[in-house]
Amino acid sequence: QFPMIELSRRQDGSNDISAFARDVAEGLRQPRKTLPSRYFYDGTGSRLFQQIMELPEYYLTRSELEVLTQHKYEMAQLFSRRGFFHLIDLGAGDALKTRILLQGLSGQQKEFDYVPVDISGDAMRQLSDNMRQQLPQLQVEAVVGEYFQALEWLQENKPGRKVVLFLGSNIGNFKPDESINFLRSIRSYLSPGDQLLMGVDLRKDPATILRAYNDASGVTAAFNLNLLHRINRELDANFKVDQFSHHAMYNPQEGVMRSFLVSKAEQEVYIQKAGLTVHFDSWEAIHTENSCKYTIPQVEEMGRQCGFRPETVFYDNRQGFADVLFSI
Ligand code: AVJ
Repeated sequence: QFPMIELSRRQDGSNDISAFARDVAEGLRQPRKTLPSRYFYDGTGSRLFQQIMELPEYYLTRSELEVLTQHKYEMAQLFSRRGFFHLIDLGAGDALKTRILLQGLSGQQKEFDYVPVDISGDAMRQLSDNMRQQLPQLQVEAVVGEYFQALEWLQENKPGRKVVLFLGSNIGNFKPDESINFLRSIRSYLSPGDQLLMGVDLRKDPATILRAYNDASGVTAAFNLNLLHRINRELDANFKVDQFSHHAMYNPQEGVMRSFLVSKAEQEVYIQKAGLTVHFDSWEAIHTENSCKYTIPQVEEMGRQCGFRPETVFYDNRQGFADVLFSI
């Protein structure tokens, strides 16, 4: 059995329901209602995201798989220039992408251990099981928690060189100031010699981007709406989920894809554990997600501002997605 560290469980076993309630209440009290996208990933949400990654419209995962497949040996070389390291996978999920890198690294007999980090305990349990079967010789220690919690834990418990993976364009979920804070915070837990490999979705035909977040089969809509089901279940709320619809729009000047849940009617929702009754006008929307699309100079500048030196940019064949390697 691989060890698994669960950071998000509170000592009193409350499992952060109160944090969820607080964040939901804060977001829904705003004049422009919002909900944090990190709460998408309960059991159902994680399964729906797996389905999204297989959609013909959702090019991101396939593009990044291409990047990693084509450059895994070069990456493995660059990671291991200075010997042993901890490979820290922030938002590992099912680690579909990381597996390719792991192949590249094991193929060259590199010395490292693997530390997947994710807020989904379900995902980390599954990943640990799968890894034990598929790569039994690999050292794995999964961490369940939020990124910052995990980084703090790592600093205390995993001394030594670190290579941090932040794949899948997960950085795109942050607002610009949040991504800077996030990268600075990552940087503060790292030291000279450490590296960061960050996946970014690049600017491209707006129609292609829009389709990826508004797929024909409605999986992305279900993924977005699942957030309301989760609030109903975990916070004892009474959202009529069929009274909301998924809306996605892309702003090509900002490079930001935004997702919303739109109230189809005037209605009131009671969220017991948040101590809150929310009123919706008809067609009032909740902003649920940002997915930023970047230019390479923008990504390099963002890294520099946070104390990272851009080292190599790895592209897919269409140059629609990149994994950017930074060092310190
Ligand atoms: C996992 C954050 C990269 O923004 O593309 C997919 C999540 N949302 N479809 C993204 C998502 C809607 C995804 N990330």
